Amino acid sequence: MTVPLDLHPDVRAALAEDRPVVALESTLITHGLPYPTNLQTALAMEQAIRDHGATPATVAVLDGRIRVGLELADIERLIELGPEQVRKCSRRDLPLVVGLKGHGATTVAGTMIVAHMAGIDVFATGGIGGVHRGHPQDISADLVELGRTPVAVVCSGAKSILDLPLTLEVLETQGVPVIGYGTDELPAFYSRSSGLPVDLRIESPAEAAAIIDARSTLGLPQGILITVPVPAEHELPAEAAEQAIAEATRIADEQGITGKAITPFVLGKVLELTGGRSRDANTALLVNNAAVAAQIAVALAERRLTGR
Ligand code: PSU
Ligand code: MN
Repeated sequence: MTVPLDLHPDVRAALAEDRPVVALESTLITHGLPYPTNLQTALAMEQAIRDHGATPATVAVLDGRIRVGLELADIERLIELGPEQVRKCSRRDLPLVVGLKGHGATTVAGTMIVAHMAGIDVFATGGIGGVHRGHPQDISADLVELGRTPVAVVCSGAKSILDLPLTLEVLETQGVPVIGYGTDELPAFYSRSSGLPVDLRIESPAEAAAIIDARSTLGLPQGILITVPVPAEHELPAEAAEQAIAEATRIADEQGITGKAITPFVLGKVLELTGGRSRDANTALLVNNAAVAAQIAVALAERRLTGR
C-alpha cells in the first residue's frame, strides 16, 4: 500500500516551487466550533493565509484518503457528516480511518503528522491539547507529538480549560521550546496572559524562521510552539474566562465525561456560560494565528531562497 496522500493542486504547486504553505487542522471544524461559526472560521483562516502570501492546506481524511488542502465542498461535507461519522483523528486514529476507509478530522497531533509527511513546516491552530485539570494522567497526544515531529505550531497556547503549569512541564520534558510572539507570558487562549513565562520572546516572523531553520540544521526532531495572544479587542477578561472554565470543568466531572469527549464538552459549556463571548475570542485568535503563521511561512521561504 502506498500512502493515500492527496495534495490539493495549489498545495502541490506551492510546495514544488518552495513557496510558503500553512497547514490547518480540521478537528476544530467538526468537533470544536458550532455551525455556522466553524465554516466561517475555516474559510476566514484560509483567506487570512492567502492575504499574507501563503497557501492554506487544511488537513482531513475523507474516504480513507489523507487530504492536504480542501475545497469548499470538502469542508461542507465534513460538517454535514458531523462528529458521529468523522473520527477525531490523533496519532492513534490515523491507521483506523485510513485502513477502513473512514473519515477523520485531524487534531493538532494528526495534522502535524500529515504536514510533516507532505513537507509543510508551519501549522496554525487555536490551542493545543495539554494536561487536563484534575486528571494529570490525561495528557494530550499533542504534547508527545510536539516532542517527535518537526513542525512549528502557531497557537494561543493550550486551551485554558487545561492545567497550564503541568502542560508546560510536559512540553519541557518533550524538548519543545515554547516561544511567545510579542509576549513574555504564555497566552491563556481566551485571555492574553496566564502569569506563566515562555522560554523566549520574539517579535518578528524572521526570528521565528531563524529558529525553525536552526532546529532543522541541528537535526532535532521536535516541533516548536509559537504562542500568539488573542487580539486585545477580542480578549475575554481572565476572571470571566476562568469562572466559566471552572464551572464547565465541574459539570463535566459531575457528568462523568472523560477522554476525547472532554474538550468538546467543556468548550461547549464555556460558550453557554459566557453568553457566546468565548466564541468571539476563539474565532479572532484563530484567524490572527493563521495570519501570523503565514507571515512566518513567508519569512522561512525567503530565508531558504536567500540561503540565510
Ligand atoms: N482547540 C479548540 N477546539 C478544539 C481543539 C483545540 O479550541 O476542538 C482540538 C484540537 O484539534 C486539539 C484537540 O488537537 O482538541 C486536543 O484533543 P485531546 O485533548 O483529546 O488530545
Ligand atoms: Mn485527552
